[in-house]
Amino acid sequence: MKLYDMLLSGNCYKIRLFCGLLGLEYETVPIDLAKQENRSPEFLQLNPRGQIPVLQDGEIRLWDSTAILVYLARQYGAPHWLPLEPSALAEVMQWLALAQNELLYGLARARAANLFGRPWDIGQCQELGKRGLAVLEQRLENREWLANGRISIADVACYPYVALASQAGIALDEYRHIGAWLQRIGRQPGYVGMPGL
Ligand SMILES: N[C@@H](CCC(=O)N[C@@H](CS)C(=O)NCC(=O)O)C(=O)O
Repeated sequence: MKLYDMLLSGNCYKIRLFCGLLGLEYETVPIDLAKQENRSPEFLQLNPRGQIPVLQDGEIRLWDSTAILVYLARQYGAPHWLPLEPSALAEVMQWLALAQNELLYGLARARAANLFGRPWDIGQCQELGKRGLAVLEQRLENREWLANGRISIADVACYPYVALASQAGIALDEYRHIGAWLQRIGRQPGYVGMPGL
């Protein structure tokens, strides 16, 4: 398996983390966004959106971290990572949606503005990110995991940008239940970290 990757990308980290948890080996192809390698004609053949991560597994090529998590869960993981029973599947999807909305357009963009000077309004992004954090904090008040009482790709998808919130200029001190959940994920066999955690 080949992962088109950048070390500081939280979206790529979702895939590295999940591969660690599943014990999957892969080869890394580094893509330097600062050098606009993601805009080269060769890379746009892999992902017309010009974004990482991209995964190549044999003949299968996929872009978008959520799609890749779904693929890896069903192809290589135990059923609890993405159960197929309709309401259980939909419960996981709710949190994948939060990861791709409040967490991406809020936390990830505030971090990218802070660290890489991307042209997002930090205050607005932080505001949206905090709305996502409030939803997570409430959800985790009396639960260990986001969906179905088991660890799933919902947790993997939400983890990176929440764990990196300090780089988005948001302290997590007041989010006690989120703090416990982050630690729980950090104790999972096969867990891997990334710079900034
Ligand atoms: N929804 C996509 C977002 C991917 C994304 O935004 N990747 C960033 C790196 S973290 C990227 O490649 N940015 C380059 C660009 O958009 O030009 C996913 O989950 O994979």
